[in-house]
Amino acid sequence: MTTSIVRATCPHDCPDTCALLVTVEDGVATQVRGDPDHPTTAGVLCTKVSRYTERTYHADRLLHPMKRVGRKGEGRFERISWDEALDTIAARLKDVAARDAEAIVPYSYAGTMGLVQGESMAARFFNKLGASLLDRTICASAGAAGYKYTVGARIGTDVEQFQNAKLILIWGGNPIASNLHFWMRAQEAKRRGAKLIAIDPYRSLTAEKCHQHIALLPGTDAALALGMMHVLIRDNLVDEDYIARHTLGYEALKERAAEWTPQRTADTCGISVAEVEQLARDYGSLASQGEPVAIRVNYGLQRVRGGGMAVRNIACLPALVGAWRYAAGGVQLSASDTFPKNGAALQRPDLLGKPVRTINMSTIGDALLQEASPEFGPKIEALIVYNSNPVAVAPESPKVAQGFAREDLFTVVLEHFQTDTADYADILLPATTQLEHTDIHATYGHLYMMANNPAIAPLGEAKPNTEVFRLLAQRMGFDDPCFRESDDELAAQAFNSKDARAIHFDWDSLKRKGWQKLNAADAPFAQGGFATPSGKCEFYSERMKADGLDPLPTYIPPYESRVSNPELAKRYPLAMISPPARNFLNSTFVNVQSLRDTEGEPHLDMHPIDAAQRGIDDGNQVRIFNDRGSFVAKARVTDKAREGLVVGLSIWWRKFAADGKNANEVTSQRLTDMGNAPTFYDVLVQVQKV
Ligand SMILES: Nc1nc2c(c(=O)[nH]1)N[C@H]1C(S)=C(S)[C@@H](COP(=O)(O)OP(=O)(O)OC[C@H]3O[C@@H](n4cnc5c(=O)[nH]c(N)nc54)[C@H](O)[C@@H]3O)O[C@H]1N2
Ligand SMILES: Nc1nc2c(c(=O)[nH]1)N[C@H]1C(S)=C(S)[C@@H](COP(=O)(O)OP(=O)(O)OC[C@H]3O[C@@H](n4cnc5c(=O)[nH]c(N)nc54)[C@H](O)[C@@H]3O)O[C@H]1N2
Ligand code: SF4
Ligand SMILES: [Mo]
Repeated sequence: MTTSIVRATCPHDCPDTCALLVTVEDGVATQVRGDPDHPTTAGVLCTKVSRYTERTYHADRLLHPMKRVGRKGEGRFERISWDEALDTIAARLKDVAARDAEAIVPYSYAGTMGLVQGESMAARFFNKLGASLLDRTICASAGAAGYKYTVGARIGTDVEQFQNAKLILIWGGNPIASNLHFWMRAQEAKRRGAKLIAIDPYRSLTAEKCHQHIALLPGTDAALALGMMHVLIRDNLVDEDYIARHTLGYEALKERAAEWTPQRTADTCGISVAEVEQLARDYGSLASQGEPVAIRVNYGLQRVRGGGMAVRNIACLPALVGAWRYAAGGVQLSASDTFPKNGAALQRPDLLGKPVRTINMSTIGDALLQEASPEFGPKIEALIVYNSNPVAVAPESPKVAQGFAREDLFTVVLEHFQTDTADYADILLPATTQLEHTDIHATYGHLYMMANNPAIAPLGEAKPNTEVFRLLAQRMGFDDPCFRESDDELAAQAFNSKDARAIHFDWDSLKRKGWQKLNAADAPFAQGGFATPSGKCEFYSERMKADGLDPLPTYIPPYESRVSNPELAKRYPLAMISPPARNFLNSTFVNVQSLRDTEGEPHLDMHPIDAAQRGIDDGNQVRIFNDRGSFVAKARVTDKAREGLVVGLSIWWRKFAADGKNANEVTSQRLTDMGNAPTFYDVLVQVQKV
């Protein structure tokens, strides 16, 4: 027997981007482990990925191309050859492009975070074709916008520093489920005497294990940050020296914060005055004693109307108290912009001959149902989906499914499995998994460049995304040499080695080592040097003013809440959130039996008072509904959900639910204040026993 260990990287949309060691025996991957030498992975994987071989060798893997034989959505397919599949696709795309290439739309997200199997050859293909661009907003763009206005770029506290913090605010995140290797650092900080405070409307697995849990109303985080500023300034817990040297707009901020008394803040957030006062004093007094205070701000609080502003306000806090002075102080939203990615080399936007429209992925339901018009452009006639499962994950799925069901829409799906989206494909293509292809990764949660070597041969007739777009390019007659580049040649261009942070980047050596840290400062803003136009942390932002936003931190209430829309709340009095389930990764892994068994079935957590008012007992099947749609789940009566809030951990495949629907049946396509992102957690519903 020949045994080898292959260095690989977890491809999933998770900040941890773990370094993997894959054991291969006679060409079969038998085990996937975390690399013990990689500092953040530290030999530990989450349950999902430690079961990776179960997913890779799953009996339901798509192994050959297929064409649809049933109705759209029915999921009946028949095997065809690659030649027939590619010829059919090329012929249809040529036909549409001859009328208007913008009627063709790519739809992809982060099924793999790899820079090669993500947007490299695919982007080149769509650019050359002149297809519509896709605005990839479904996850992070609201907070990214708010953070960039304030700090300048998505650069923040290194995850490896958090164990030295004396206070950690875990704000809108549940790292035990979704950012395990950060949680390991936070645990270490706790052992060293740090206080952990979770700020979350739901008593998540993480909130349960923190010293304190502040259960505010969803969508009110911006107000809590303003209330903290009020107390910090009032009680002189700010760092005047840091403020004078490295911030802009303090006098104006002072006036704004003065309006946010602890009472007003507490009323807005649905918490007590004491909680506001104490949170601010914990944060400010440790900071003024020269102790590192750190914030891990995550995605939970961004998925509401004011999600961008909430992140902006929180991003002001470390500058106000001078927390950036210390490597273990500051805030981490995302590490993305620490990586000098060479997007232009990989994606070749120069291949695009003329300006084209952009379709927002978060409103794909409406976009697919839109007729041609001067404002919208041509009706969408062809959709190529890869690395994403929009029928399950995009908001307001009744409209998404209706759009995908259009008989006159030509849909191609590249997938590992027959997902809810794949059911609507005209042509379904089998894709390789991370164990079967080459890739290179930047991350959003640590500072290592990561390599992925293929461990095994592609299963069946599966092909990497890149290869599919290479073969399609040939058939379309795209003869630029860039369409013949190999995955290794693509990977070698991923980072800009002229940038000091990646000066040591060399694909061949990275492939052998598996991972290598960027050259990045331990405390990125200790001496200021923010990436904003002023070079300062911008409490006041001219750019926001120019973009039609309030230039100062403010509070933007949710679209749907008892306060902001009392009329709607009469019919739909409960706020609903649907954050990630621990054993799934978005909709990935839902079809892996052992993981689905652990999650059980779709649940809805609701407070005992809300349940009693509706005659609902623990374990009852309930229907959750509003004007957009409805879905069923099993009630779990628990005070983990604060009163007035229901929680449906997600993202279930529709086909695994009793009624063939999931939580996105009731979410809306309204967008955030900035970044054009979805408002998944800005939803009012009613719940009744079925
Ligand atoms: N196991 C697992 N890991 C994942 C994922 C997964 O699906 N499963 N998804 C990955 C992806 S794509 C992403 S974007 C990240 C997401 O990462 P996170 O945003 O950290 O997601 P969660 O861990 O669910 O934490 C969100 C928390 O925010 C809370 N929340 C909801 N609304 C609000 C609000 O208005 N204010 C505040 N303060 N809190 C609120 C929720 O109750 C929840 O506990 O995780 C990644 N990792
Ligand atoms: N209600 C609700 N909805 C949500 C969220 C929520 O919290 N609540 N979270 C939102 C967030 S944060 C995100 S990021 C999105 C996630 O949305 P998506 O990025 O669509 O994530 P997944 O659902 O994991 O689907 C990824 C698909 O890509 C496939 N895939 C993986 N690797 C490859 C590959 O190499 N090639 C090909 N061709 N396919 C591959 C997988 O099999 C999987 O089916 O969902 C959003 N939707
Ligand atoms: S999903 Fe996240 S925690 Fe799990 S192995 Fe991948 S990177 Fe690591
Ligand atoms: Mo996400």
